[in-house]
This record gives sequence, structure tokens and C-alpha cells, in this order.
Amino acid sequence: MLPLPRHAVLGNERSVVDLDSVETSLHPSRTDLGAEGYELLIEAGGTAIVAATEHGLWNGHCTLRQLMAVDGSAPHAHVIDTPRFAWRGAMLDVARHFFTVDEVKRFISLISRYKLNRLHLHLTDDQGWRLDIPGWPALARHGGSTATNGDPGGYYTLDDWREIVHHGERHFVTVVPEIDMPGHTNAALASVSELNVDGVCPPLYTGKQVGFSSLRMHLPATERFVHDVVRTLAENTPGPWLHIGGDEAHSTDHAEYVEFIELLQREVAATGKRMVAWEEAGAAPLHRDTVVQHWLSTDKVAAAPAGVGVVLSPASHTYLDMRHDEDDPLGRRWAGDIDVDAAYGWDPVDVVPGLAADRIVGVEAPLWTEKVPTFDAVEHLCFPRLLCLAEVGWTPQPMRQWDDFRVRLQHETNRLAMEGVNVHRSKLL
Ligand code: TNX
Repeated sequence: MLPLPRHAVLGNERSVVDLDSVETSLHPSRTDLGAEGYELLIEAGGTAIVAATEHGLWNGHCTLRQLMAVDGSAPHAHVIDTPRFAWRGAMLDVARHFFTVDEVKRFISLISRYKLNRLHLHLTDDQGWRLDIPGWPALARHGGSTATNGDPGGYYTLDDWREIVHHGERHFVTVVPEIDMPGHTNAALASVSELNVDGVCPPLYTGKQVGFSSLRMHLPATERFVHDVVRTLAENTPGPWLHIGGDEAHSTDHAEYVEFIELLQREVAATGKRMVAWEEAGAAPLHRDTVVQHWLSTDKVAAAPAGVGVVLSPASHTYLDMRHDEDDPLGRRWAGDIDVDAAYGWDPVDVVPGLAADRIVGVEAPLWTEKVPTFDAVEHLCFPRLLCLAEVGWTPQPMRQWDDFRVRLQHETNRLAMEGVNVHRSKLL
């Protein structure tokens, strides 16, 4: 009998699973499982995982660990499972507040357990430049020296960067670096005088405003700067995507903005990578292999040329810097309160009216960190809400039910808490 494309039968019997003796087999001929799918069998006699790829085996292990109770037992099961979307991501803003290599690695380890497979790192903004770029030493050393509220800054050397992306590879998480241009660039302007029209560096910025800074297209240094930054990212990032920002460029006039996006697109294409940009770039003529990231305005996404892929980060469901509820000591309010029900209760195909379903590449939840100074606070805002996003990205809509998910979310939240993760205790769980 041919296996069903998707299939999950959990029995009433349970057996203790010995994780060291799980039988794993790679069968590249199992094309029905795709790049990430797996088949998992838990029986009294043992546990087996089959997949067509290493990534699939990893995903099977993730599911197995979630099925296991604290006593090490799991229900007898037969699961055949593949993801709904290819891009299932989290974004961490390390520009507004800096997080160390070890913290970023811990973040990767945590998200990878839920089969999330992209980590978008927002590396530069008005408040900080976090990656060393050869030939432009002031960017990281001066531009990275502080953070929002004058909190301590920091930056990654290229060795640090490679350590982060390597940790990602080992956890099947592709790192997507973002250098935000042409707006959100005060840290760069404050570090390199030639990037300023008057040749004078503005002071470093430690406030929370957006939209006041811009690179200038026609200054002689700008193109060389863009070229060197894009090259450095491409040469040190194994994944296929480079995110160039493009959001909230309120101090760049429209014609110059469009020219800038075209320049970025040429530079990224010349490296053989694919460009990702925030939805605002939908106003420029984009190549078909560009991906735009929706966050606020569905009109801007709808304006993007046909064929351009879309990652969905609707603020009202995915913004991890929003508070959970009125008693949450952390979090902002502008996109509304987002408790676990709102983080779970949306269907990606409903977000942008008229957008063909096959243009949706996937989903991503961003954590902006203007008000998130510590990694403890990162954990509080991300967990367990990121698990909601993980299931929105993985599981087909007809198989998703809040009542069923809620119980599993409760278990997983307890497990994370037991392991010392600073989870938020939602009133809904
Ligand atoms: C909007 S989302 C921003 C960020 C802020 C965030 C705060 C996006 C592309 N831009 O610059 O950090 O709101 O919630």
C-alpha cells in the first residue's frame, strides 16, 4: 500500500524510547517526503525514523522528543509528515540590543527544536552596526559601540559570524543576515564620514525613533560601501539569502529609494545570492527571485511584481516585541496584545487578499529589541509564542485546532521551563 502523504496515528500503548538506539535510515528515493519530511515509527520493539535527507531525519527526531514524556516514554505511533511551508523563521534584532555569540547559538538551538529552519539576524540599524566589514573598521568598532538607551554594544568578528552560521548548519537552521539600507543607517553614517552629504558624521544614536537616517545614492563612497558590505556577507554566509532591509526609509525620496533598491538587487545578484527585502521594496521593480517580507501593509506586498515570493510576518500575529497581555511587564503595544491564541490563530493564505497561495514562501516571527535588553527578556517574549509560529508554518490548516494545540503547548512550555528557559506563563495555558 502506498503511504498516505500525511498521516499521524498515535496509539494508546506507550514504550520507553532509548534515544541512543533509534534506528535512522536515509532513503533519497523517498521523494514523497521531500527535503524535510520524515516517517516515524514508535513500537514496543523499537523506534525508527526514515527520511530522504539529513534534515528530514532531524525533523523526525524533533517530533520524537516532543512525543516523549518526562519518564522517557512515548505513545506508539506511525507518523508521515512534511511541512506546509519551506520558510519557517524567527528574526532576532541584535542591532537595537546586542546579543553574544553564545546567546545567538542558544537561540538557534532552541528554535531548531521546533523545526524552525531560518534565523534572520537584523545586524544593523540606527543604534548599532554588529558585523565587522573588512576595509571599513569604524563600522563595527564605532558604530557597534553602543545600543538603545546607551546600553553596552558589541559586534561579531567574521570568525564569530562563521561560528554562528556553522551552529545554524548543524541545527538545520539557515542564517539570513540583514543589513538594513538605505534607512535605519545612523550607525553607519556616524562611523564613516564619506557616507554623509556634508562629510560630517552625526553622533551615535541610542533612542527609539525610526525613519530619520538614509544613505545617499549619489555620493562617491556609497556604491563602494554597498559593494563591500554585500560581498562580505555573501562570502561568509553559506545560505542562499541576503536581506537588505529596505523598510521605513522615510528620509529617502521615492526616486532615490527605487534606485537604491535596484543597486542592492544588482549587487546581491552579482554574488549569486537571492535578495530578501521588507515589503516597502515592493514599490521597486524587483527580480522574480526576490523575496519580500510582509509586516504591515498588504498593499505594498500586493504591489510587488508577480512571481516574487512572500514571507509573512503580519505584525498583529507574529511580532514578538508586542506584550502578551495587560499584565505583561515586557513588550510594546502598537500592533496589539499577542497572546498564544493570536500567535496561533491565523492562516497565512488569509493575510494578503488576492495573493496566490503558491507565492507564499513561508512565515517568520520577528523580535525587535528596542525594549529587550537581556537574553532573559528575549526568552520571555519568544517562548512559547514561537512554537505557535512553528506550527502555523508546518501544519496544514485543516489539521490545526487550538484545543489540541493548547494541550501540547502546555507540555512543551513546562518542558522548556524545566530546562531553565525563561518562558512566559500565558493565562490561556
Ligand atoms: C517596525 S517591522 C520596524 C522596526 C521596529 C519595530 C518595532 C519593520 C520592518 N520595522 O524598525 O523595531 O517596528 O516594533
